[in-house]
Amino acid sequence: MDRRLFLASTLCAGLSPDIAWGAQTDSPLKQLAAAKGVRYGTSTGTHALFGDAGYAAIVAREAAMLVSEYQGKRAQLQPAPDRYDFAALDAIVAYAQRHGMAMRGHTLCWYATNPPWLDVQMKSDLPIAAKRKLLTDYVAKVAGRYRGRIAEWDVVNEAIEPADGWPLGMRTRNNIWAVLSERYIDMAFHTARAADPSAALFLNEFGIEAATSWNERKRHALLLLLSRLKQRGVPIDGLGIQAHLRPYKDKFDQEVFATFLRQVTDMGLRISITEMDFSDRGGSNDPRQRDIDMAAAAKAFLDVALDNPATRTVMTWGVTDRYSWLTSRFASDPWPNGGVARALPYDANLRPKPMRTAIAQAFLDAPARPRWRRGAA
Ligand code: 9MR
Repeated sequence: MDRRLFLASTLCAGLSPDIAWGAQTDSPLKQLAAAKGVRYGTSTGTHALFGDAGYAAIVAREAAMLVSEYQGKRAQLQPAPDRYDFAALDAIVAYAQRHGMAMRGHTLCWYATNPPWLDVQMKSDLPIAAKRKLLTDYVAKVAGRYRGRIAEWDVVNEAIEPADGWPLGMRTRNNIWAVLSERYIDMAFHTARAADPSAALFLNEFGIEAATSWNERKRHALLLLLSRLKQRGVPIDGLGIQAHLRPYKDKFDQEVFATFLRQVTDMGLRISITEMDFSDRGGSNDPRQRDIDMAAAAKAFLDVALDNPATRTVMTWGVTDRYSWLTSRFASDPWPNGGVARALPYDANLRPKPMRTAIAQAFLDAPARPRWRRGAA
């Protein structure tokens, strides 16, 4: 076990991050990451970015990259077959450009968050060629519109679901699979590459980080899929690892995750951590203790992720607990003490938490890597 992995396990054993970690952690996260050739960023939305000045100040200080959390999905961008609405995504992309930030695009093809009309047409008796065009025309239009301005595209999101029962573990219970089977992935990547040759193209997945049997099944299926894609010459550059972790529920094992990353990068793929957050459900009733536990979990996770030189990007899914999908997800069963999820680097009052220090320290401890060419936008 190397020094950093050892440090992380010491922290998991209960050492307070505030005591163990140094003063340099106050520097902006984007700066600490960039010093190692890594981009740090966050997901965002127009409501917070343009309506909450305190929030926007944190984003401007900390982030070198943005991704639209919900306004880049097909239901938003193409509400009707002949109507596109790019206003919100355009505004986020323009904000990123004004602030010298890069963009991730999320997501060109997902079984979820599609406009209802698309499902109707996919289930209709249209010829297969027309249904295929429903996918490729959209990918070409959206990737083409932002050509040269999106560093990394999540071309296909969440393609694996062993529970669907398909022998190879693919997610099959959806319209796009029903029409095109696995080739939908090939089509989406080829079309994206043609529409924006400078963007790095990713398959993005969740549930592949922890040492649980469900995560193990997903990792296995995903590695098989990645090798099939490589064999077929599909233009994929990297794996997006969402990293929605649940430290009190799912055991995380550094060696297991490090081995998985090596298997992915041995295929010549790069890694982006795309949606990192730490759900503090199931822990102590004391929010300060939960904050320390989530900080230790973040350090243990990032130490492994950043130890692999192919990890170029670390995005958190939001930057403050003021805006976290987890709070709305558990709206009917809120956190102890009537609280919100404490899953992100800043609390709901926009104060930095131990998790912010942990992320900063992970960047400080990370080995440096050279800059990557594709995806420089
Ligand atoms: O956090 C996102 C939430 O605001 C949206 O309502 C939802 C549907 O668009 O998507 C959430 O983001 C998901 C992401 O797109 C894919 N991985 C899981 C994320 C959390 O559910």
